[in-house]
Parts: sequence; C-alpha cells; structure tokens
Amino acid sequence: MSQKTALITGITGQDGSYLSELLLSKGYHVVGMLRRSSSENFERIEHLRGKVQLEYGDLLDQSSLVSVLQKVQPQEVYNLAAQSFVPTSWQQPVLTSEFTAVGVTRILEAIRQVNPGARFYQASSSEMFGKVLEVPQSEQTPFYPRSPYGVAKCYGHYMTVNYRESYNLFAVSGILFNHESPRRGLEFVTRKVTDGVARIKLGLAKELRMGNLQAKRDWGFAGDYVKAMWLMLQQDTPDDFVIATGETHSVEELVDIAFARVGLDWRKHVVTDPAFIRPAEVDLLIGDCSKAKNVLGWVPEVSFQGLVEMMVDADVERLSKRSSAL
Ligand code: NDP
Ligand code: GDR
Repeated sequence: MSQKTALITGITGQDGSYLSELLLSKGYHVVGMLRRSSSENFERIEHLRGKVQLEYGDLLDQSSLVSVLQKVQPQEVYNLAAQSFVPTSWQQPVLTSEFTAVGVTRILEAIRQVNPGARFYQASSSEMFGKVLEVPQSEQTPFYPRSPYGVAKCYGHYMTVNYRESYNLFAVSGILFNHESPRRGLEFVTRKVTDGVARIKLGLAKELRMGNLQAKRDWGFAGDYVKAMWLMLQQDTPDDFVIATGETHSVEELVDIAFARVGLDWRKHVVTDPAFIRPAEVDLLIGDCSKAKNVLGWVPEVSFQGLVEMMVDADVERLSKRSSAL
C-alpha cells in the first residue's frame, strides 16, 4: 500500500507532538501546519525535525488552508489547532471563537472544496458538557458549556456533524476529556502544579498560588489519547466518541499526589488566590468511554497517580538540569 499522508493543524501543541510520533511510527508522511511567528515555537517537536514536513497556514486565513490542502493532498486531517486555554476565552472571546469555532468551518470548507475524500478529525472537548446534565458523560449527554471556549467547541462539534451529514464527508469528532503529559502547557493545572512542586523542591520557589481546589476532572495521558484519534479515522463509518478514563479526581488530590512525590506536604506551600477563580466553573467531569472501548478497542493505559508522578519527575529533572547549568 502506498504511504499515507496526514496533515496535523496545531502540530506545535501537546497533542500535535504525540500524534506526530504515533503516525510516524505507523509509516505515515506527516505534515504539520503552523502559523507564522517572529520566533520559533518548536520545543515539543524539536526531536521530530527532519522527520515531519512543516507548512505555514492559519485557521484565521481561509486561502492558506486551501493552499496547504492543495499542496499536501492528505488522506487524513487532524484539526488540533485552537485557542485551548479556558480562562483566556473570557479575556478574548471573539478571537477564541474565530480560532476554535469558525476555524473549524474554514478547514471543513477547504476540505469540501479541495479534498473531499480526506478523513477529518475534530478535537472536541469535555468542556462542552460544562455544567453537567448527566453523570458520567457519554456521547448522548446534552451539552451545557460554561465558557466562551466551551461554546466555541460546541460550534465546531456541530459543524463537523453537519458537514458529515450534509456532504457525506468522513468527519468525526473526538470528545476528549482532559489529557496531560510532561509536554502540557505550563498554565494548565496539572503542569502548573508539577512545575510548581519541582521549583519548591529545588528551592526555586516557596509557594504555589492556585484557584479552585475542589474542581474535579477526568484526567488521562495524552500519549494514550492520540491513539484514539487515529483509531477513529480507521473505522468503516464516521462517528463521534467520548475518550476518557472513567475516573474523576479533585485538584486537591492532584496537588496532594504531586507534593507527596517529592516528600512535601502541600498544605505548607499551596495558597488559594482569587485571581485563579473562574467567572463560571465546571465542577465535575467524568467520562463514560464504553463506546470507544467496544467499537475502537481503545483503553487508557496510564493511571492518574502514574500520570502525576511522571509529570513531577520530568519537571524535577528538567529544572535540576537547568539549575546545574547555571
Ligand atoms: P495546545 O494549546 O497545546 O496546542 C494548540 C495548538 O493550536 C498549537 O500548536 C497552536 O500553535 C495552534 N494554534 C492556535 N491558534 C492557531 C491558529 N490560528 N492557526 C493555526 N494554529 C493555531 O493544545 P492541546 O495540544 O492540548 O490540544 C489539542 C486540541 O485538542 C485543541 O483543539 C484543544 O482545544 C483540544 N482539546 C484538548 C484537550 C486536552 O486536555 N489537552 C481535551 C479536549 C480537547 P502555536 O504553537 O503557534 O500557539
Ligand atoms: P480545563 O483545564 O479548564 O479543564 O481545560 P485546566 O487545567 O486549566 O483546569 C482544570 C481545573 O483546575 C482548576 N484550577 C486551576 N486551573 C488552572 N489552569 N490554574 C490554577 O491555578 C487552577 N486552580 C484550580 C480550574 O478551575 C479547572 O476547574 C482543559 C484544556 O486543555 C481544554 O482545552 C480542554 O478542552 C479541556 O481541558 C478538556
């Protein structure tokens, strides 16, 4: 069989880097789309340089998407690019909608015009469930988003369903619950905690300022979740799937495990700061991924404790190297 080409938007992000590794290991030609920046932001894909092809394009610019698709002619398109940080979506609601919502229509339109045979994956989110109407949340649970980000993801989700039903595109939406890794952005809660723990352990900081410690999330490992993305595009028929671990934990539990990993008591270091409390909170998320287990044969492999410890260890190692280099 001839080599397949996959186009990944958001290749410089956490998921883009893990998905690139997975697709390369399966023999794909991987093309990453990135937006132009005055300085390079290749930290997560540095080790893949020379192995992936990079093309400039922006979800805000329709013609750039058309050009990239014409040039690359991918069999699979993974739309991972988005403004993905929930608090920023209150500060920049219009821009978040442009990237995270209308950007999906732009890429779907480009595929419909240029490359309607390509299979399309949309990165939907458990934030669409927001103020949850059912516990646990499955593909059947109605949405109740609680942030401009969540609203934008609902739009992208329904556009994906709509293009599948209107134009018969092979377009699927993965409703992924929170997934983390040592490559997670530093502002997201898991990485903020593991980076903070490492700094305190190494004497680089004394305290960690946090928001709502009672919020609960269903956290998994990003390396496991990109496998589900790929599996969704290998099916005979396009469909939407919830991807989750089926376990929920509070931010307080996360903090407790992370500090314990380096032998510290979190109560001596964590300070609650109202600056990190959100205008509207998503209190509880827990996913029911039985459909993914049954149809895709997908199962998460890394436990919550294993994930937090992996991230703490990676941050301690990274910051130790940096301090010893000074
Ligand atoms: P990241 O924030 O790590 O990565 C986002 C990527 O989008 C970056 O590569 C960023 O590029 C790119 N991007 C942002 N705006 C544009 C634009 N206008 N044009 C082109 N590229 C752009 O996110 P994750 O990897 O964590 O998540 C991937 C996707 O999955 C996102 O859509 C996110 O909303 C969604 N998601 C994530 C979950 C998670 O728990 N991680 C859960 C559910 C959904 P740059 O480097 O230039 O900023
Ligand atoms: P989330 O992730 O909003 O769920 O979106 P985040 O890690 O930012 O927050 C999770 C929960 O932790 C609480 N929290 C804090 N959060 C941050 N960032 N910083 C803090 O100091 C802090 N203290 C407590 C939050 O209030 C929240 O309840 C992520 C993103 O990756 C989205 O793009 C993705 O769609 C969803 O996960 C699924």
